[in-house]
Amino acid sequence: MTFAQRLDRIRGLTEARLEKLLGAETDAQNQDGSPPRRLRDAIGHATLGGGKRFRPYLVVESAALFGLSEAEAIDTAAALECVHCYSLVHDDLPAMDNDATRRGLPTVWKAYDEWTAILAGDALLTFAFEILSRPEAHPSPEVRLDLTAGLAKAAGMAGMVGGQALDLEAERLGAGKPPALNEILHLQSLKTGALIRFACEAGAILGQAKPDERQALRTYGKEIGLAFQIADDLLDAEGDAATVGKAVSKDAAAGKATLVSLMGIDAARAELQRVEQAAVDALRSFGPRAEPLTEAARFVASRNR
Ligand code: GRG
Repeated sequence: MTFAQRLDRIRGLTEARLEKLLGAETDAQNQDGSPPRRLRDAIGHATLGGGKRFRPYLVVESAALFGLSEAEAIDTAAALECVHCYSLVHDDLPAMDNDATRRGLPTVWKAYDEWTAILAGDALLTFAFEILSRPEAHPSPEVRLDLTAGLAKAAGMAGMVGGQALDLEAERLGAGKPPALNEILHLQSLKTGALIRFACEAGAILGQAKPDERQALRTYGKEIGLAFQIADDLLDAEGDAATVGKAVSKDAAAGKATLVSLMGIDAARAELQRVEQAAVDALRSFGPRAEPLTEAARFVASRNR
């Protein structure tokens, strides 16, 4: 199978699992009561029918390194995707990035309204942990706890939320002084990097891997997360809105310092290549079995959407 076929396969599996999990939760027959229709529709809009499902790919393929089947990793992948979708819904809000388009569609607050978007995000964040608490995520309670703690840390104040706060502080409270390159690297490693690192580590947790194997996946995740961000900045600087599925040139128009604006396009491209290679090198000890992950590093570095 080529990388594109694998990604597409895991995209389909994730979509089907999310649909099932959300469907069961929102079923009118649900004993605990079903959520209001408007909220339910907004959650579907945020979660289903779009997205590359790149983080689920990382979970499933890193778990495969330790012999786990797709089915054994898919609930963890779906939980992580719920957190990712929540972050996009909240990031698009007028109080944050104020975006009207996401995944080629109106953002949730545009299609519904702000309060519905806030609540849909809240519901997705909490649902992620409900998914991880169930035996279907993994038969071992210790593994489920490890996954829960890892996702909470990656998503929370010392992870994605912290990175988002640093980004907004720099933009709004920075008194016209743009952050330096090392500050941007730090905030991005939290805002975008933390979830991607966790996606890779999650496979090692599910596979009850040895500490050095878990560390290798974290290192790979750190490099691929940075590659993802540089590629995202390059897309914003050079991409085309119709292909990317959201507005581009937003950073330049807002005069926002990014990795690309501080380094320049050529240096950012060179750094992207260096980081791609570092990601591949981190997995050397796994040999050819790691190919689906090394191909993911190449995909990130060359993506156009
Ligand atoms: C609201 C707490 C909170 C955090 C928001 C994720 C995030 C933090 C902001 C998104 C801003 C942004 C565009 C960051 C660049 C990297 C990124 C996360 C891009 C979107 O992820 P993809 O490309 O999206 O994987 P799809 O649609 O394919 O799932």
